[in-house]
Amino acid sequence: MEKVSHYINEIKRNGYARITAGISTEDVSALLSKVREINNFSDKPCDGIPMLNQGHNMLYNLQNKDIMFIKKAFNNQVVNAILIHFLNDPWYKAIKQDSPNYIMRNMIARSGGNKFMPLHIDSMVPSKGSHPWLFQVAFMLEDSTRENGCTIVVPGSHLSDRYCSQEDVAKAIPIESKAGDIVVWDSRVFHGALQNSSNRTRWAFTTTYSCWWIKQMYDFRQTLPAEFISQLTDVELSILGFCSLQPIDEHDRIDIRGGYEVIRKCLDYKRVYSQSANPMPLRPNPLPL
Ligand SMILES: O=C(O)CCC(=O)C(=O)O
Ligand SMILES: [Fe+2]
Repeated sequence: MEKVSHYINEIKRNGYARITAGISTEDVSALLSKVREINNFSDKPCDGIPMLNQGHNMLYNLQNKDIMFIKKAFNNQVVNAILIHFLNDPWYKAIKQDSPNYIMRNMIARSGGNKFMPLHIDSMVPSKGSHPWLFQVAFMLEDSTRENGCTIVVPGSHLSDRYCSQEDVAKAIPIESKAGDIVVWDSRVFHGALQNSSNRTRWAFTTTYSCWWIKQMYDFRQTLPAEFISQLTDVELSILGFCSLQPIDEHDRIDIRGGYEVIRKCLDYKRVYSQSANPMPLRPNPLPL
């Protein structure tokens, strides 16, 4: 494995990097069996699947399914160093700068499908600044080739300051990788995935991270299983966003950039709310339509 500075320079220049053998063989097989198990279990259907994901075999919201996903994703030293470099807010004072103040947005697994995944960006808006705000980290759980639908990327496009068009595919290159590799990309980079024209799966476990000030995909405060919370460290809970959640009101907290001491308070949401000096009832019922 190369030094962290090597991957940082690659990402600055190309918008992505591949870390060869970034995950142990044991972790790859544990994650892959869990992904397969979840895939075989028929869950409630997902609502509003985005156009990009239609026709692709995908699993969503994995941090709620098994604590192993959180533990394995958040404790890779090389990945953490890369994310601290790109996504830590240097003006965040309540957590030491050598620890994450970035947060997790989303955790999925994807095995692709028989359709090409169009070129896109996941950063919501393009920009060519030197402060990126969203990154994706894919743990490759199986070999990923042109035949089974590997990721494609347009090198350097993270600094193009525009949305991609499908004509940019002409400049895209495939990222073939082995099970155990990690592919990290700045979400501004133009990327997509080839169609899976083989009869093999191509599972990748992908976590999206962002700066602390970007909305997370789901409401982790209300949905993360309680038994997971008791097994997570302060650093893991902070990556889940529990140091920088919205305060309930001004009596709860003024500064949104909290340290580890606000984690328990954030989790005990109803108590904080009812102890507010100006308590407003939690809305008991959904709003009428
Ligand atoms: O699975 C891939 O190769 C790319 C998927 C992707 O673009 C994404 O998850 O945002
Ligand atoms: Fe994407």
